Amino acid sequence: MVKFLSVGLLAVVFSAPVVAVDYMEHDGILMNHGDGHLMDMAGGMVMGQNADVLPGGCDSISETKEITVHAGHKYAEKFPGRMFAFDTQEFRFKPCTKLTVHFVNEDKIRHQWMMHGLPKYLYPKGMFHLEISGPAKISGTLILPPGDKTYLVHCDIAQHMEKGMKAQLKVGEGDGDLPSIPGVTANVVVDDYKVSLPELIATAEAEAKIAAQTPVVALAAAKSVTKTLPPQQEGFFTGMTVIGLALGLVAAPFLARKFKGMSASEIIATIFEWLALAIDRVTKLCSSLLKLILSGKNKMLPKS
Ligand SMILES: [Cu+2]
Repeated sequence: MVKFLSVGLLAVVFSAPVVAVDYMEHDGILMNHGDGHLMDMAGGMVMGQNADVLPGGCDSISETKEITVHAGHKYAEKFPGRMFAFDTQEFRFKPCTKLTVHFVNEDKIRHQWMMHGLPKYLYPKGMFHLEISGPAKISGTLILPPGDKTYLVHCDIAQHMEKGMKAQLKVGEGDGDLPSIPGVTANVVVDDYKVSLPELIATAEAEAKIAAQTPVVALAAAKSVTKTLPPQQEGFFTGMTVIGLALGLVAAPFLARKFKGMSASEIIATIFEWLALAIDRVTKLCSSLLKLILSGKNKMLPKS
């Protein structure tokens, strides 16, 4: 009996760590890069993190919510023709909700939970974005804007959204539904499994023939265009380049002395001062020349 119990105890002790390291936790190891951008060396990334700045139009945080979103191939199994999906396709929150998203990627590839259309003054590129190579978990927080609006949430890895990893997040009443949300709205491009394989092959072959002919036509057209064009001026050093280089060489030591110890803004300010001075001098020169010519004309007039 004691033997049996100790074997049982050993089994529990040794299996516990295996269960615990099911997926990697990234929340504690993220480095803050500023502007709500956090990342770690293991491929975890949070963008648009905002736990304390209220969006314009929010007087206070209306609610504090926490959700866990799972992502993976297995959640797409119930959607015919889809390959990836989140476990939830529609989220609803009150305006001005402080929302923490725990994103659990269950696939051994990279997935994202990317939200679009947020105010750009608060969220870079209008995005809040969690990204991780799985199996792993990553978390981030944002404060939702006021008003009724439907936001797109998707995975932006090539073809993952088209293959089903797409959802909508409604703030307040939302402002309609987005297309092609698995199980929620109809696909914009409906999959068609009725066409037979021989038909598909015939179409593909016809398209390949057209594609093979196109570059030849394009090449011929390009050749005829080059023939009609006048020969272009060649050579690396044009007259203007040489003049510019010479002026630069003469001016460089003077400028180096002048700008020594100045900050970038001071240098720019000095250059603008010089430009203003130069424009002023040229204007004065022009007006005095004009005066000279006009006065000369006036003197000439009585003679004729
Ligand atoms: Cu993905």
